[in-house]
Amino acid sequence: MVYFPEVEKIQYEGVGTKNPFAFRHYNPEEVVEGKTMKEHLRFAIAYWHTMTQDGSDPFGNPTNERPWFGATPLETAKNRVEAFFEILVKLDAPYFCFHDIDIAPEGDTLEEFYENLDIITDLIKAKMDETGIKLLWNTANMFSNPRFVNGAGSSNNADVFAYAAAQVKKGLDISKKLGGENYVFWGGREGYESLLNTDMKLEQDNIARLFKMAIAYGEKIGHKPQFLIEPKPKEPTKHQYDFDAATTLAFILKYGLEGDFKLNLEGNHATLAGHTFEHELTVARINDALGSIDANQGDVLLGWDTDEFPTNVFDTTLVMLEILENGGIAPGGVNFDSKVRRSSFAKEDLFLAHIAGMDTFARGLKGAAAIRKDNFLSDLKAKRYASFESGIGASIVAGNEDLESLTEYSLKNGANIKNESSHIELVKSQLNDYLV
Ligand SMILES: [Mn+2]
Repeated sequence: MVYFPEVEKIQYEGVGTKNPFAFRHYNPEEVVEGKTMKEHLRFAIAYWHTMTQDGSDPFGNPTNERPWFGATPLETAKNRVEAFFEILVKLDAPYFCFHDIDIAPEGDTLEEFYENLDIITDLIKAKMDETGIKLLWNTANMFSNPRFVNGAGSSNNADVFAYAAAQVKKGLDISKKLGGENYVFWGGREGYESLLNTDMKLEQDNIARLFKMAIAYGEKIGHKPQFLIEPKPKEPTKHQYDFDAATTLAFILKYGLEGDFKLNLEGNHATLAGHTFEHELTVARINDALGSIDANQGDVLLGWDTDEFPTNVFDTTLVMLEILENGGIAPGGVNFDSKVRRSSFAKEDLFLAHIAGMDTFARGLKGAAAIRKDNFLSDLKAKRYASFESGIGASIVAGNEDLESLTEYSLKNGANIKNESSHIELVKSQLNDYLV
């Protein structure tokens, strides 16, 4: 069945087009810095927001037109595979991502869930073989079912920990079956409501135990995706352990996971943590931990996770600058963990929203490449830190100085130290010239 007969395969038509079902900036085959846009951006579409999100909110019922509901949950799940691959093909998206419960009904038992996952992943595999579309990452949803009320890896209940392990094992079996390039852990319930009843050390030790079991099982079955942890400071849990990139890096280093784990960073999670998206990418990049990104944006006037499609060119330019500085994002990608607004309920909005996001990231890529071509920010930074290139600065960096030698230097150099103006307003204005 064709779910979107009125939508043709989306083509690049350039900025002059009036066709809303066309790319105006994302030209998959256009070469930027020696690679095609398709290779740079590695776009992925998220199963959850695209196929299962219904437009309901805490105050209102579903609004979304989604014509794939069948007589049973399993029939709906099968229909969703058809519709999803129609969207992927028509958007020319090379990758997709999912949680286990997005694709198949949980049923009443773990055995039934496994059977449903086998049925649906057979269908997905056939579609992947037919289209060449690949799995960027999958993950286990260990936060929606009531059993995860007190967490999964961090639960106080050992039976819940065991059940989470069984979901992760199946997730890795599916990853192997579908050739998943990454495997994600997002701990929405891994945190605490109150410290009064929480053993933080045991909870964090246990999360690390679960991650080490995942590494060991991947080695056992001969499938080694890049493992990723996705930081988020809060929501649904009041305080989540993977608060931001720096906190999660400390966890990775404490438990010796740095060889196997990197970070999957999301725009809206960054802003909830009080950071910009590019801050989180910079922290990851300078620590060799930039794995993948969840491309979305929040609303500056709202304090929760709205997961909006990215439309802010300033943000995507700075994000793509970090990705280019990192030498690319592979084996990660740019996953649209983004949902249409409740008022944007037409089924065709799934295309229009992804086109908006893809064009916004393509603009960001072009702008970032232009900044690098002119050495705009690299020259500016080189000049700003020039004092560490020669003289006493070079000697500090080389490790040749200590507190006594620097005291001697400062006594001679004097207290009247000259600083340079940043001219930061000029820099910001010049940056605007690079926005595409
Ligand atoms: Mn989010």
